[in-house]
Amino acid sequence: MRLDVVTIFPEYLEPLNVSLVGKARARGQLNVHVHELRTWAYDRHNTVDDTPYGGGPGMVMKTEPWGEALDSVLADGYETGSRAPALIVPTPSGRPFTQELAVELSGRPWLIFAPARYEGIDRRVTDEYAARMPVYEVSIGDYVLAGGEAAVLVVTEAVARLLPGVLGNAESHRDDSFAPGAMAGLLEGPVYTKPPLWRGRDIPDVLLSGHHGKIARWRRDEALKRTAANRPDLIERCDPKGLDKKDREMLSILGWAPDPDGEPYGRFWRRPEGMEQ
Ligand code: 6GU
Repeated sequence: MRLDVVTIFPEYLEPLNVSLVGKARARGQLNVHVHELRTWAYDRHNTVDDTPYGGGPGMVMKTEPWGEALDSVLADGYETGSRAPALIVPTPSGRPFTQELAVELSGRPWLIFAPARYEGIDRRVTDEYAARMPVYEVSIGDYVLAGGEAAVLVVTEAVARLLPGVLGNAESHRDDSFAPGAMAGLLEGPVYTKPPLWRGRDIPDVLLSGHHGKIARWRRDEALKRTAANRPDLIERCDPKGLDKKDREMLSILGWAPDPDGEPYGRFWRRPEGMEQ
C-alpha cells in the first residue's frame, strides 16, 4: 500500500517511522511519502491560509497550494504506476472512523491524506478531487483537535495492522473489539500474564483451570460486563440473535432485559431502576 501525507507539519508524522508502521515500511509493505504543503505556496511568506468569506473567526486553508500539492502527488503516482488513489480528509465534521472503515481502506492500494490546520480547507478542493476519486472525510471522535495530523497517525495505524503480513499472527485481529465474529460488537475483557501473584493480587482461578469451555464462558461474561459498563450503546445496538442463554443471564444480572415491544424485536435495553428481573 502507498500512503502520501500533505501537511504543514511534516515532523508531526515522524511516528510513522516507529513501531508497527515503521516496521511495515522497512519491510516494504507500506510505501510512505510525507510532503510539506508550503512547497506549493509561492508568495514570500509561503502563505497557505486566508480569512474566511462571510466572516467569522479563524483562517481557512487556501485552494491553490492544496490543488498544486495534490496534482503533484497524483502525477508522481501516475509516473510510478500507482493505482486508484483515495483521498482521506481528516476533519471533526467527517464520518466516524470505525474498524469497518479501516477494513475498507486497508483494501485500497493508495491513500492520500490531506490533514487541515485552522478552520479547514476551502470546500472547492474536496469538491474538485471528489470528481476524480473517492474522498473520505473522517473524524476520529467527538472532540476537536488543533489539526488532522494526529488523525492521520490514528487511521494509518488502524489500517496498517490489517495489511497482510504486518501483524505477526494472522489470528490476532480475529478477537479485536469491533471485528466481526464471535465477540461481535463486544469489548474485550481483562487479560493476565505471569507472575501468578503480584502485590497480593492473584489470577482468576478459571484461567488456571485448563478448562477451555469455562475459560471461553468467563471471557464472554467479562466482555459483557465491560461493554455494559463502558459502552452501553454497544449493548443496545447488538443483535440479540448473537446472544446465547448464558449471555442473556449475564445481561440480566447486569440490569439489562430484552425489550418485547422494541424494534427490532428483543434488543436489550437497560431495565429501569426498581424494576425486578
Ligand atoms: Cl480528524 N481533525 C480534527 N482537527 N479534530 C478532530 C478530528 C479530526 N477528529 C476528531 N476531532
